[in-house]
Amino acid sequence: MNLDQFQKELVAYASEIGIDKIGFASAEPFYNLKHQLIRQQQLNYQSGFEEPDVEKRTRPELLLNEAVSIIAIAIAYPSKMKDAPQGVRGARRGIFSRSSWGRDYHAALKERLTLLEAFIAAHYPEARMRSMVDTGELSDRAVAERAGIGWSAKNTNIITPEFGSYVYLGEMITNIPFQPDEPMEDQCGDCRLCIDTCPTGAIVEGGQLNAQRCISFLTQTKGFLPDEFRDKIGNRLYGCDTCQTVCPKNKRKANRIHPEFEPDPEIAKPLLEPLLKISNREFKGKFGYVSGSWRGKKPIQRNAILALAHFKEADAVPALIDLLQSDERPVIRGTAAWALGKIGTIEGLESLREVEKTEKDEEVQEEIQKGLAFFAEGLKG
Ligand code: B12
Ligand code: SF4
Ligand code: SF4
Repeated sequence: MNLDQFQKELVAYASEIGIDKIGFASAEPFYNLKHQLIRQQQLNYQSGFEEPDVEKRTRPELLLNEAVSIIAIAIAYPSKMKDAPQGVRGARRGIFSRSSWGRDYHAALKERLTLLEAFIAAHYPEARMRSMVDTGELSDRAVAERAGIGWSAKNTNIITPEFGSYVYLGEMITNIPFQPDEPMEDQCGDCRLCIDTCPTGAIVEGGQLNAQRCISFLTQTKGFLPDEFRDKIGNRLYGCDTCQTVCPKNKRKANRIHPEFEPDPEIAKPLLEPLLKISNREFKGKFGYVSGSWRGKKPIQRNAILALAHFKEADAVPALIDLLQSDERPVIRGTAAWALGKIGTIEGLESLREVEKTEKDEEVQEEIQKGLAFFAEGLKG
């Protein structure tokens, strides 16, 4: 069989196994990306979750000898939740970003890439392949951009005309000289809605992100959330979708294609208060299958406390006092102290005064003082 014919069969097979888009790119070094990555590092705009070795990130031949081409894949995920529960006073809810609504996409995409590898190996015994999704060295977006999956948009996401930006990306480096696809023209035009709507001004200029200011990143950190961002996080427990939900290219892209990515509303939009006391075992059992649980329960619990403060949820005060008095983790005690000040009930004030006398951790003491200061401000007002 000739290669052109095989490439067509591969595309047809990809669609059969639930790959929504496939594209082919050369495995030439990614020179532009290299400059962008170095610049991002110099500006301290990176999140720290990226592979630090810029050479590995931009030279596919370092990852697979004889690398000739890269196969890029995209799988769409839903943007609309059926029967989404509404939070009400006494039963407030948080939200996971759409990318973390269903089954963990790492497993779902790897499964498909493994099937593709087997398909290729059966036809090309001399094929050499290396697949990756998210945690690999390459920039999944730079590969997708080169392979014509979508354009690299101002909100930094790859946007596909078919599914908007609600797509997961993955790729396979191969030694097979597939015919490359053409990259797609930019379709953002003069629009700048994402830049203007981003709650923290994290999109510095079209296509460039200061990840240190991005709420998606901030929801995934394990320490105290810097004060500046505490009022901005809202009820987000993991990730942030604002620059995608405002994007006109995502209008009418419900993408309800793969049942495995359909959210369980009680997991994707969970009640906040039960999260405060959830055990490790229960957390793993309930949230372990979504990608948003990868940092463990602490960041989610810290964000749940901030969400309760955002709602000024007085009914949560006893649970927050309990955390302040007895949680082992300083980040949780301190964030609870801040939240009690923000919510502003008498019980909260009394508990802060009480704990102020005994708390030994310096950072928690600072948070207690911030909590108390909210009451002082309230009295002045
Ligand atoms: C680190 C990381 C993050 C960090 C930093 C994100 C960022 N924009 O750099 C944080 C935690 C903030 C993050 C958030 C999210 N992420 Co993320 N993340 C990654 C990861 C692991 C590496 C990204 C990276 O290297 N960033 C460094 C920048 C420089 O590289 P890049 O974004 O890949 O580069 C492209 C553009 O940014 C642009 N560019 C870069 N610099 C500049 C400068 C100028 C001037 C211009 C014009 C362009 C430009 O060019 C590149 C090619 O398109 C990738 C997986 C991977 N291995 O690639 C997933 C990945 C990018 N994330 C993904 C997703 C889904 C998200 C979220 C939507 C999740 C959410 N809902 O919260 C948000 C989106 C936030 C946003 N606006 O980017 C998807 C993207 C899917 C898509 N359609 O684009 C990926 C590919 C995971 C996957 N395999 O599906 N993420
Ligand atoms: S994910 Fe949220 S915080 Fe990050 S750039 Fe988009 S809108 Fe801004
Ligand atoms: S909101 Fe506008 S500028 Fe931003 S990514 Fe969408 S189309 Fe591009």
